[in-house]
Amino acid sequence: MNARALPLIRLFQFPPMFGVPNVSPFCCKMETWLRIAGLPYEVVDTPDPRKGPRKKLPFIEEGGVRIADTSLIIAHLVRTRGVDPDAGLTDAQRATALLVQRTLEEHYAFVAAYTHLVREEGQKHTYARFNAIPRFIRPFVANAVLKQIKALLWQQGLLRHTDADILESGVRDWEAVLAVMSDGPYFLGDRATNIDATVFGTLATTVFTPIESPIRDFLRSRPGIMAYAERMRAQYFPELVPKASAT
Ligand SMILES: N[C@@H](CCC(=O)N[C@@H](CS)C(=O)NCC(=O)O)C(=O)O
Repeated sequence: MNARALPLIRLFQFPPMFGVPNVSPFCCKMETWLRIAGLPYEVVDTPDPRKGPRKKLPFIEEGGVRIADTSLIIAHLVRTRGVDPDAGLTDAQRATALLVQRTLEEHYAFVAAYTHLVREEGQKHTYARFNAIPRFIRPFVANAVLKQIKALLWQQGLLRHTDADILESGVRDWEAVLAVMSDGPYFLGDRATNIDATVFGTLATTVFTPIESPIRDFLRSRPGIMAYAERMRAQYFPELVPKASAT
């Protein structure tokens, strides 16, 4: 297929904050994947997930058609754009990638929602930077988001645990992920694959934002994973590397 004939991919995601590609692990995953795949795209900032076909961010629009959910978007783009970062992986590597993805997206993402949007340390930083929302309605929006996240995390179950137990469970997620990570330079070896988008997307919002937590401390105390995070940022988002540490 002639790539030039294909419509431009428009990526709808939360507006940037904190100097990371996106504070949402899923939005950051999607943009990282597009860069790993080398596909041209255009970002559309939107603070409102309700605009998406699944009422979540990110989603993409291609020739007027909107597609939601990062895994489904990736599967669609692999099918239609002739790129597949996972080509050549063994069955065992694919299984490892899926287990890591499930750990980070189906458990740790809820822990991150808790640390970033529910804990006081997270509220202090995150709600103050809702810059896309007019200042005078920002406290109301922040309150509504807090209420919604608390309801979601209560239903999901996480919020029924103590703060210490939630944080401990997040550290355990990362201990497991680090235990199966290759020596690099990428998660599964010498080529960037789909799982790098998930891992970097989740990692960036934890280690490169000012929101302190024992999980962030744990990761920052591990030179291997910090070197990985910095390497991924330098390669795929060089414009976001702080000047003092630019190589
Ligand atoms: N499985 C989805 C998850 C996306 C997701 O949970 N997005 C969150 C932001 S990190 C969202 O839009 N939440 C808004 C809501 O639930 O109302 C994906 O991979 O895209």
